[in-house]
Amino acid sequence: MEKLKALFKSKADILSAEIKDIIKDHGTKKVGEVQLAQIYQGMRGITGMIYETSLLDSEEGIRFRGFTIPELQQKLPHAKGGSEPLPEGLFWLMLTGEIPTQEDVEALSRDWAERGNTIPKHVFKTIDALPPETHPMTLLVVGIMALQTESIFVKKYAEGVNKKDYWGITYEDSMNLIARMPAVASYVYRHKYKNGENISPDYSLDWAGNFAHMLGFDQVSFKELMRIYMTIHADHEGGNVSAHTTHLVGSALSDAYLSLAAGMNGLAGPLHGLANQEVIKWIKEMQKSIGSETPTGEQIAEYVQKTLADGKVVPGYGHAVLRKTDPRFTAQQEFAKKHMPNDPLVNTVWKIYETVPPILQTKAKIKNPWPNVDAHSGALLVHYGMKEYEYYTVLFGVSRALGVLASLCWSRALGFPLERPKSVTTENVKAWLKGEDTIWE
Ligand code: HAX
Repeated sequence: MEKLKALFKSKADILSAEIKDIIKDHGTKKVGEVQLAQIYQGMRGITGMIYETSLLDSEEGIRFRGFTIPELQQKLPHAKGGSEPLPEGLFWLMLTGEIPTQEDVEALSRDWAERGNTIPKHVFKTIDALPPETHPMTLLVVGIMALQTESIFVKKYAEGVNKKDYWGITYEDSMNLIARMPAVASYVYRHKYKNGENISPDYSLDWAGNFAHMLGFDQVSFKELMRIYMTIHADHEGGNVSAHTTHLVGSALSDAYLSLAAGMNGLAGPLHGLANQEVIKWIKEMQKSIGSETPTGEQIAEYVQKTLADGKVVPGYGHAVLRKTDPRFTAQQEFAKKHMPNDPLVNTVWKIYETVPPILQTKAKIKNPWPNVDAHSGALLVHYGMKEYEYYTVLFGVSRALGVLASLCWSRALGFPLERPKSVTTENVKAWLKGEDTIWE
């Protein structure tokens, strides 16, 4: 068995035994109280699942297995000559809790290169069959679904596999799917925007470097951008829409392909991952409306007020959990300061950052006026010439596959059951308020 798989299994066996003891000794302990408003308002703040690969602090932001983004930039292995972390290293960390060596990460790059090389032709034909106006996220999900014919879990389950072995076949499906995501995603890009002129993979490159190459962006610093982009978007604990959906669908023993496709459909919503395309769209519309590529703070403020007055959200701002500037925004800002400090669009993103929070702060309802990950990413991509903003969420999706599939492996290895929370009707609530119904007590 390869090193990563064996290490994961040994860690999972230890944690599995610990969890059994925790449940046996403390299973009846209360972990919180649920208020009526929380049930009506998106279950905010209700702790309802275990998710091992990352944890979000509302003030500090995301930590992957205890490590912040700046720590990952320092500790995870880099590509030769590069300074950004390799996403292979993050995947290893999420799966094992250990920082891998350079050798480990290079072996994982080679493993994914081999697995990524075998995509059946029907996957591309299925994408080709859709009309040209199809959104890239739909094309990505259709590509993932077409790949599902390759699921090892499905074949073994039909043959009658022992449930103790679910973890291993989920691991294989997850590794194959992650390895193939860049080829499917770059096919979507070249198919939709570059007359179907595909670029052959260069498997001497790392996973993100090869993705950049297949997209058609061979600048050294674009490859570095893809490495940090694929790392910071990978995971954001378990309750966000894409992670929770993947987990929920996976809990029905749906295989990795079905589960990830479901999660990607959630990522494609404008309040979640689609916000990265919405940010650039909003900026372009603002520039057009103002008649300037470089609007002033006052002009931006006026446009923000108009957006709010029209009953729309300011995309890229706010978060369901975070209450400070997203460290993923800061990591991208740092990248921009290093590689493109004078780019006009990047400078506009920074001006928006100065202007928007004080305005949103005046709106009592908004709990977090600060930028999230999606406020910055588009401007970096435009700088390198990737201007097709409808495609941006696909990049997010390729990265998010790393976190949610590592977590799916953990859910299988820990034998997590079908997820099935209780729901009630407002009739029940009204009867309970009158003391006539005790359905949930
Ligand atoms: N602009 C205008 N209004 C906003 C706002 C924003 N950026 N953020 C929140 N609000 C509004 C909400 O719409 C809500 O209004 P209503 O009560 O009238 O419905 C009110 O403020 C309270 O919202 P909240 O409690 O602060 O935020 P939520 O947890 O409900 O929502 C969202 C969190 C991220 C969905 C929200 O901040 C938003 O819509 N932001 C803009 C879209 C965006 O950037 N999404 C990406 C988030 C990060 C992510 O998942 N990336 O993939």
